Amino acid sequence: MPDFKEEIVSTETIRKRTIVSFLFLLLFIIACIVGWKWLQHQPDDDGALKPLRAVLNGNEKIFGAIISDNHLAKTFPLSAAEHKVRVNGDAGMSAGFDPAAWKLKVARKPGDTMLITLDEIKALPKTEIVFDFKCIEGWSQVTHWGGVKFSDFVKHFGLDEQSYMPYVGLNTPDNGYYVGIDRKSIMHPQTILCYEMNGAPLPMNQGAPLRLIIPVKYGIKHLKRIGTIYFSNQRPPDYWFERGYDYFSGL
Ligand SMILES: Nc1nc2c(c(=O)[nH]1)N[C@H]1C(S)=C(S)[C@@H](COP(=O)(O)O)O[C@H]1N2
Ligand SMILES: [Mo]
Repeated sequence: MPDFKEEIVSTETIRKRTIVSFLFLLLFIIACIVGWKWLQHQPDDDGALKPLRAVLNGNEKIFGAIISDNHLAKTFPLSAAEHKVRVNGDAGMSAGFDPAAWKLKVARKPGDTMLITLDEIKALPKTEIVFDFKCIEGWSQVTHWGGVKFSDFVKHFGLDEQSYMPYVGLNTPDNGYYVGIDRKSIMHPQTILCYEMNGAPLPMNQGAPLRLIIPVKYGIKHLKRIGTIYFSNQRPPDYWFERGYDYFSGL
């Protein structure tokens, strides 16, 4: 004999159980509708409904605690790199920009801005990385980039003191796109000021002459065509954060 107890259930009991089950289902549906309506009436918090923003802020705390210099994004062999690299987003890349006349502006302090040429940046040790570039829209590509580690850049240009500030902000020359990055992520050993893709000069639509490559974050933070870099005690304005995305956008 199998080892279970059989229960004799009357049709009446089955009927009752069915009714109770339906009542629970109904209650659940009502709770969902009420919850959804409630959510729709919540105030906006930087482009996201307040309770959703609270969830994003919670995620940020977790990711902010996990990130460290020992926590590296996965890298790939050169042979894995895609040659047809996707172009996504051109905010802040207005027409009439002349890369030949470009100089990087680095605000040491308010009112004290250094101008740095691409040649000066290229003279520093080059770092290359092949990693899986992930866009928040759901696509990803293994791609190959070259440039200067942000941490090397900071050391070379005597910005150590500034680099202890909790945030770095980057803007395009026309200020049409801008991101804010926490200190640990910008100083991470895989974060580079990038001037090469697939071993060749960065194409215009990929952010020439200089873009950010920050493998510990989603694509939205990899600002193309850097105009200005500054250091800040407050969270710098961030283009996609203002449109309801996660400020940290860590991976
Ligand atoms: N200046 C600028 N940088 C940008 C964007 C943009 O619209 N403008 N889009 C971002 C987004 S959403 C992604 S996914 C990556 C895409 O980089 P790619 O065009 O080199 O693929 O760039 C980021 N950097
Ligand atoms: Mo993206």
